[in-house]
Amino acid sequence: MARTNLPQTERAQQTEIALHFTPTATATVTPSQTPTPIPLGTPIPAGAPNALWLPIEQLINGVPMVYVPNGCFNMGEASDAHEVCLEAFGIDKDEVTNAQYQRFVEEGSYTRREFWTEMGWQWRIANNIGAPQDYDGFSAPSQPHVGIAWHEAYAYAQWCGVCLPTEAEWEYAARGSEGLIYPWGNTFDGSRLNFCDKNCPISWADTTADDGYQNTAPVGSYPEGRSWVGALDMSGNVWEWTSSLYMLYPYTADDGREAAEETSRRSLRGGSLDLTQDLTQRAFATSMSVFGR
Ligand SMILES: [Ca+2]
Ligand SMILES: [Ca+2]
Repeated sequence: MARTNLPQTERAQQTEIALHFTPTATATVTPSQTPTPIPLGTPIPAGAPNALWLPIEQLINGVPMVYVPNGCFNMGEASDAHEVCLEAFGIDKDEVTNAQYQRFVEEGSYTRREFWTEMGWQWRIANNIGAPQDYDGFSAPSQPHVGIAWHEAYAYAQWCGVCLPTEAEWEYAARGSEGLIYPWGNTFDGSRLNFCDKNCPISWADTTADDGYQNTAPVGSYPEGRSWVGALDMSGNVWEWTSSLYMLYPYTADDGREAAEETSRRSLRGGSLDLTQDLTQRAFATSMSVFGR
């Protein structure tokens, strides 16, 4: 099956997972690069240059995660823009790979009730789902896992001992206090992400760019596309699930949009390999049914 011909809504991705740290001196992540221009724990104001922060990376349960410092940013665009302030948290450096997801599968997690929401568990039983879907050309160990419903993403995060990032957390990790258009800056560069380039067999392909991939690129293939915190592939490659219901702005974490037991559509972020450059910018958002894979 030629996966790039499928509608984007059929390729839901579960990827970045947020781990909430407490932003105190006892935070589990410690700086690996010193000195940092802005000390750990100092709130970063909206509009401050992203370069004030030097990325901090640490293996958590064998998975590289990056630290996202507490601070504020202007979420959304134009008339939708509004300031959101967040506590520090951690986020996966990479999209979740097939190899990582396979560990979740092999440990019998599809039949372990404790990882699933009640609605997710009922969905799994009703549809006799005991494993993820696999697709030719998308199943190498280092490629990101595709075709994951939100309920599966939620269960995977629970198995990891973390949670999905909120929509606000994801956008802040991608754009920073500076509010960049792309994770790396404000100018498009087709060599810093996997999008619909010359390898993409779709009518809107940008034939002037060559990112090297028709299907998914192995995670971390574009180190020059990293965001200010060091997270990779936040623009392009695969869509990434967030915890948030797809609701109008302003983003307000306590207005019900973070409720887990809700079947409404959830927000996906970052665009994917079959989109144009316009749709990979500003932490581009779309939504999808929690049951869609
Ligand atoms: Ca591509
Ligand atoms: Ca991505």
